[in-house]
Amino acid sequence: MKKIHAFPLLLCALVLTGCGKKEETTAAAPAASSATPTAPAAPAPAVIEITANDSMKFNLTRFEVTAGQDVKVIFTNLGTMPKVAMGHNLIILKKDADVKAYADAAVMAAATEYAPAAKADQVIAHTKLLGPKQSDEITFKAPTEPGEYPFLCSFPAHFLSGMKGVMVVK
Ligand SMILES: [Cu+2]
Repeated sequence: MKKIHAFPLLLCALVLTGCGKKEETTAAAPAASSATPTAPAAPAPAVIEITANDSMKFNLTRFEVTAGQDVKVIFTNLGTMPKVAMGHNLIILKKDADVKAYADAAVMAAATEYAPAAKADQVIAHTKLLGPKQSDEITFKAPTEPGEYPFLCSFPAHFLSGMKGVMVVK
């Protein structure tokens, strides 16, 4: 979008140069001042792509976001095994959450796709449980407190097999 927008502005500036320097500076001023306030207030959303596979691995175990930033996570199960045997989800927990305790509780929560209702207060955001070749998107605001926020796949035994990582808030 910005590149498309910049081209007509450049043309204007070239035309104005022919008319005189005074007009050029007055024309440039509003554009500069309108760009300034939006930059610090709303950093561009972070888009994070995470995949899982039949080997019980995430493609990444760490990603970084900025405090308060809008975050979109696109999560895809690249595997081919049936969901009942090799489903995957992505659950991002609060900073001080006990990940192991969450994973233990999840084993008993098949009815809610391994997202235990009793521990919902520990969760910042989570995807659906995905079968083969399925994808899900979640959007949320990054926490304002910097630190490391654990994430995991809560399908039985997947956390213990290494399906875990951290979201680093800077
Ligand atoms: Cu998994």
